[in-house]
Amino acid sequence: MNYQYWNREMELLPRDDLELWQLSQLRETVGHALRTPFYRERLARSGIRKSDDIKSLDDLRRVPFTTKNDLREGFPYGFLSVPREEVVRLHASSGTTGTPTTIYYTRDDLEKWTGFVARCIYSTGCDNTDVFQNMITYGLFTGGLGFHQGGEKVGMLVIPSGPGNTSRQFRLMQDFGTTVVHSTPSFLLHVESRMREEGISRDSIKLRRAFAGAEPYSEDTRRRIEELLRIDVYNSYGLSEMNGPGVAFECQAKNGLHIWEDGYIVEIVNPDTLEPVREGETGELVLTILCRKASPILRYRTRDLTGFIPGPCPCGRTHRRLRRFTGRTDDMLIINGVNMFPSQIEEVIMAMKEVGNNYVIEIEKAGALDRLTVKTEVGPENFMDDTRPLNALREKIRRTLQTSITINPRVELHESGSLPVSEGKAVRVIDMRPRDM
Ligand code: DLL
Repeated sequence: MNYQYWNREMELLPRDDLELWQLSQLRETVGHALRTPFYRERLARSGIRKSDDIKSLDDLRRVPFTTKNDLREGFPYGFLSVPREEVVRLHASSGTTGTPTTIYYTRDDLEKWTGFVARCIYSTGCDNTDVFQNMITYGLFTGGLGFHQGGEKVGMLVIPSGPGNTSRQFRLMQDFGTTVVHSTPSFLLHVESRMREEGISRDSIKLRRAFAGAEPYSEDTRRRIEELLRIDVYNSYGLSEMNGPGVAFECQAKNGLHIWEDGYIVEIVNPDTLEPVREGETGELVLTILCRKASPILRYRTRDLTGFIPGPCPCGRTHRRLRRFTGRTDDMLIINGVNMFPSQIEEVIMAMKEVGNNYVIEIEKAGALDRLTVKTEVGPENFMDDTRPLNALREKIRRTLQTSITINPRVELHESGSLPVSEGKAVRVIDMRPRDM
C-alpha cells in the first residue's frame, strides 16, 4: 500500500516528541481556559492557577472532568476565552435534548481544524484529482462546513450538495463525475437502495470512496455499503465539543481510527469509577482539546464507548487507534432487566443478506413487561401470495436476534423504502415506555 501523509512530520512524530508537543499545547490550553470563570474556579480547586502549574501530562489527571451539562450551564458565552471580536464562527448542537452547547472558533482555530480534516481526507488516498460530494447537513452542525473546508484544503472539487433529494444527488454524481462522498452511514444505505429502485447503473457513476460517520455503525454495515456500491468506506469520528469531524479517522489500513494526538489528549475511563481502563479494554472516551483557543475544553466526557487497539498500524502513523464505537453510555437499553446496546441488533441484521438497508427498534410496555419490536425492510420478492417464505424469514431473523441479545423480539418485515429515513443522524430507537416507571 502506498500511504500518503498530509502532515508527514506530525503524523509520524515519535511518541516521545508527541508527548512533549502535547505538554506544551496543554499548558497553552490551560492558559486559555483560566480566562473563563468556570475553569478558573475549577482549576483553582485542584491547585492550578497558572499554566506553569502543569509540569507534566500526568497533571491533567488533577483536573476535574467536564460534562455536557457544564457546557449547557455556560450557555451562551460561559466558555468563551477570547474577546468576542476575535471569534469568527460558532457551531452549536441542535438543542433537541435541552439547552444547546455552543463552540466558538477564532480564525486560527478554524485553520487548525481544517488542517485536521484535510489530514483525514488525504489519509484515505484522496487528492486534488477527486470530486467530492458533501452529502451531509450544513449549518450549525459541524459535519457540512467541517468537511467542506477540509475538502477544499486538499484541493478537491467540492460539491456542497447537503443531504436529501437522492435523485438530485445521482444527477450531480453523473454530471460532475463524483469520486468521493461524505454522509452518515444510514443515508449512504438509503442512497444505495434508491439507486437500485431508480435503476441508476453503477457504471454511470465514478464513485470510489465514502467517508461515513456522525453516528455508530457496525463492521457489517460498512461491508454491506462497500459491496453494494463497490467503494471503500472510511469511518469518521468527531463531536462538536471537540470541533466536529476530524478527531479520529481510518487510514487505508481500515483497522481502527487514528485519533490525532497532536490535537487531542485521549483518555479511556471506566464510566462508573472514572479510573483509566486497562490497555485494550472498552470504556468511555475522555478528550482534551489542544488545538482551539476560543473554547478550550478539558477532560470532556464524550459518553462514547471504545478502546485502544494495541500495537502499531501498518501505515506507520504514531497516533493511537480506537476501535469502532459500539455506542454511548447513555444509549444502553434495559429491556425486562437485560442490558443491551442498539448496535448489537444492527450487527445481527446487517449481517443477514436477506435484510434490507433500513431498520427501526421500538420498545413499549405490554402489561408489566417491556416489548421489543425490530422492524426491518426486505425486498419486494418476499411479498407474494404465498406467505410461507415471508413467515420463515421473519422466524429466522427472530431466532438469530434472540440468540445474540437473549431477548425474544417481535420482528416486523416491511417493504423496501417504507420505513422512515432521516437526512441527518438516523433515529433507530423509539422508546415508547412511560418515563417514570
Ligand atoms: O457528529 C461530528 C461529525 C460530523 C462526526 C461528521 C463525523 C462526521 P455531534 O453532532 O456533536 O458531532 O455528535 C457527536 O456523534 O459523541 C458520537 O456519539 C457520535 N458519532 C460521531 N461519529 C461517530 C462514529 C458530529 N464514527 C456524537 N461512530 C459523538 C460512532 C459517532 N459514533
